[in-house]
Amino acid sequence: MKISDQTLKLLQEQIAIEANAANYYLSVASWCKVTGYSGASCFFRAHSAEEREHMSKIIQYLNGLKIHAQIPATEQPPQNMESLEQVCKIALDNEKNVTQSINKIIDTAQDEKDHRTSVFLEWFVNEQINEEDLFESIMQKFDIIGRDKLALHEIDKILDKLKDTS
Ligand code: OFO
Repeated sequence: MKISDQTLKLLQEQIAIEANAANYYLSVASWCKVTGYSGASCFFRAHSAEEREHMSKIIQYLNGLKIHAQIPATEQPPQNMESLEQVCKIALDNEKNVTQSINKIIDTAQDEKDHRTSVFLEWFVNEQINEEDLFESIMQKFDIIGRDKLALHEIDKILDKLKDTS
């Protein structure tokens, strides 16, 4: 085995975390669409696809080590969405949790002198920096532009543009 049982366990858990993130964003996209936020819906749908890519990256990494990655069951995402601001805040909190879980795997891999896994995870470190910056900047928009109907319409348009950069 080229990686330890502990690192493998954490990577398996990370696959589930990415899958749950993909589901959350898809659920948000669905809510946004029927609530009138078409731009935000596109943004979150694109984001969901990205999370599936992250999941797939880890699966392929394990497969490259001749390990049969397990595909986890996913949790049902929260259904009670209240506002565009709330779903973006949950997204930011989720991304912060993802950053912590990636850091934990790197710490474990480094303790075990598993340089291969550390190097593999560098891409995720950079991705998480971008993701946290992105959702922090979106949260700022609510303070700067506002929360009334016109402001939310404006933020929806901004999210539509951001779908290609995320
Ligand atoms: Fe894959 O957690 Fe967001 O990016």
